[in-house]
Amino acid sequence: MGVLNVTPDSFSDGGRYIDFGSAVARGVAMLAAGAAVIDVGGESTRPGADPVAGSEELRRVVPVIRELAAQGALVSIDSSKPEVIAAAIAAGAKMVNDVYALRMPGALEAVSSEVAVCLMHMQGEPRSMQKSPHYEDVVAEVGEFLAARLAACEAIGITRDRLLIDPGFGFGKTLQHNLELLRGLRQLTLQGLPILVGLSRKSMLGTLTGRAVDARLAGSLALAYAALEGGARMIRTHDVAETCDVVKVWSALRQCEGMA
Ligand code: 9MG
Repeated sequence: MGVLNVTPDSFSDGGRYIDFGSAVARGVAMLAAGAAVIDVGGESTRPGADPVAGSEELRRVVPVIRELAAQGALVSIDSSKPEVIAAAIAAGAKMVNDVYALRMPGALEAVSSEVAVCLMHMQGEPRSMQKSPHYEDVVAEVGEFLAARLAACEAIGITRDRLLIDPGFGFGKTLQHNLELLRGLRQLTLQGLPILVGLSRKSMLGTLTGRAVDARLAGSLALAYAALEGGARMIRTHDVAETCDVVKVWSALRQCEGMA
């Protein structure tokens, strides 16, 4: 899954794809590099980010989604607002990536029957989530939250075959929480749903390596490999070509294991 932030303030690529032409070109380039899905977002969810009005989010994302979908791309909408989710689906999005896991009033109802949904765990909200995250057992608590959101989806008719889950690395988590989640990822596969992870260039890599956001490729690829080993089946990334190489290497080794 390639990240396409049509925002002025995202932590890694904020401001680079804010106009229609550069956003579409970036989406097309990520498809050519091997992305299966383009995740289009119009509101930054980085720690400390200010909320954006729905009308502004719509203005940013809808034309880009319409154009990429018209070119045959499988587009995901990265949003939590019911009006944005509904408009994105009408414009051709086939997946909803919601960091609030459809908890906003009206969000469950906004998801129509033909789209997939990624339910992500977050403790708190982007503006304040990194102030003092706390868990007794992060892996168990994330698993319980995702199981409850899965039940809420099923209760409204969103069937399991359309769902993915995501532990939400960096969303209300310390470095230690993120590491424990990555080590314990396999436990989340017990939910029986595919796991999506977003680790690309995140601040945990800044802490671990001391590197600036645009120098975290090696760390991101190491985390992507670890996530695949832990059972992840979709990787959300800014660096599509390099991440596809990791997936190819991991797949080859896995097949080889199966033959032994
Ligand atoms: C929008 N967004 C930013 N980080 C993310 C992550 O880790 N997972 C998902 N699903 N979405 C994310």
